[in-house]
Amino acid sequence: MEGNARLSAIWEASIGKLQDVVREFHITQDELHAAGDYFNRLGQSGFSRSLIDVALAMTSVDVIDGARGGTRPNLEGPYHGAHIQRPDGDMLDRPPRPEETRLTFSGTVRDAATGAPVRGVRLDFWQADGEGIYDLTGSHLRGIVISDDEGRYRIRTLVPSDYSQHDHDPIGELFRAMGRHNTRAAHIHLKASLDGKVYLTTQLFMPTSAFLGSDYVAGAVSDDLVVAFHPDGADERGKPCLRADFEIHLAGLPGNPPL
Ligand code: MBD
Ligand code: FE
Repeated sequence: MEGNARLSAIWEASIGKLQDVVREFHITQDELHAAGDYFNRLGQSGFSRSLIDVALAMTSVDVIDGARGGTRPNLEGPYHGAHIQRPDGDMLDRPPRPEETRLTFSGTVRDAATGAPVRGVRLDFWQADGEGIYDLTGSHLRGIVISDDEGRYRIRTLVPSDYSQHDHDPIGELFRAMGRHNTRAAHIHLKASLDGKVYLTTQLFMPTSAFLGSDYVAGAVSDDLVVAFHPDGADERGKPCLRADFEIHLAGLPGNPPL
């Protein structure tokens, strides 16, 4: 028979599970039509992919990528872009706003199998600003650094705020209707690659976020991905700065058998 057997099997299994839900909750035709209207609105908003991420992608990450060992992987999310090199590690394209705090983020990249530092790793960072907003047109708070001969990396950035950009779209509509918030705990995204192969995509969470225990992406936050802040002097404004260290452990590097 022609056609994609995997797709067909996934469709059957998914619909079977949803039919159970229809039975269990006595869902009416009117309610099903309301759901269809919701999906039409969601598609028009362009956020279908985000809602699928929120509901399902963490399960996929845990099952497929999380089984390899090393630093725990996490969602790529919707806002990765084509990034520029930041040879000096400075991620700011404009001065910090008054309420924004400078953060120096550094650490060592290690081979998860041997603990040895790994040089030449391409570390691609992106994050929201102090208002929880991603720069979607430029490269503010986005950029790439390369680990040095000791496997060290260092970026100079800002402490990101919690992300809550869905108040006025169908994602916010759904969560509001359920009486839930639609906020992500503040995080910095990271993608680590070597010789063109991606070994880790993850997110590092800020210890000061009030949403660590209730990130609307269920299962995204774990203690091992929450960094620790330390005081780090003051900047040109006299405003106190912070620093955080994070060791990045890459699994499955060439020369090592998979864990
Ligand atoms: C984000 O910033 C994000 O990282 C994910 C996974 C979902 C929504 C917004
Ligand atoms: Fe994000």
